Amino acid sequence: MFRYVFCAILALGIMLFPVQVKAATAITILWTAPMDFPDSVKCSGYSLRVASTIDSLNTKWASCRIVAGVPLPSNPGLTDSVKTTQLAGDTLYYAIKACDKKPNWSAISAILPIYIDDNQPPSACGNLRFFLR
Ligand SMILES: [Ca+2]
Repeated sequence: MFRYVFCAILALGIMLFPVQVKAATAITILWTAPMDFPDSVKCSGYSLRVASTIDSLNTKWASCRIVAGVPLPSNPGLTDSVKTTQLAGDTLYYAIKACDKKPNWSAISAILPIYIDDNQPPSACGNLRFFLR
């Protein structure tokens, strides 16, 4: 009896908590460095954030995940970039803000949606066998 209950709980647990492993794809995000006013100098920092919805970036900026590895701003007009990873099969939305030395933060940039196609097939079936009835 105990054995059947244990097996039922184990089977139910497997059904309720499927494990999904996705591959991460390397991506590079680029943007143009802005200018700080009134001194017309380069900015002092960036905050690049990522979320699973556009609404999160627009209304919950502070709670969106910060993308690590963002460089210090280049001179205005030059291109800055960061390499990061994203899981295949997901659409994520990225946006960036720049700050001056005070820091005063800029408005949010355009929101960049990135979809990485899941083009990896499953592994081959294993242990193919037969039995006689
Ligand atoms: Ca300023």
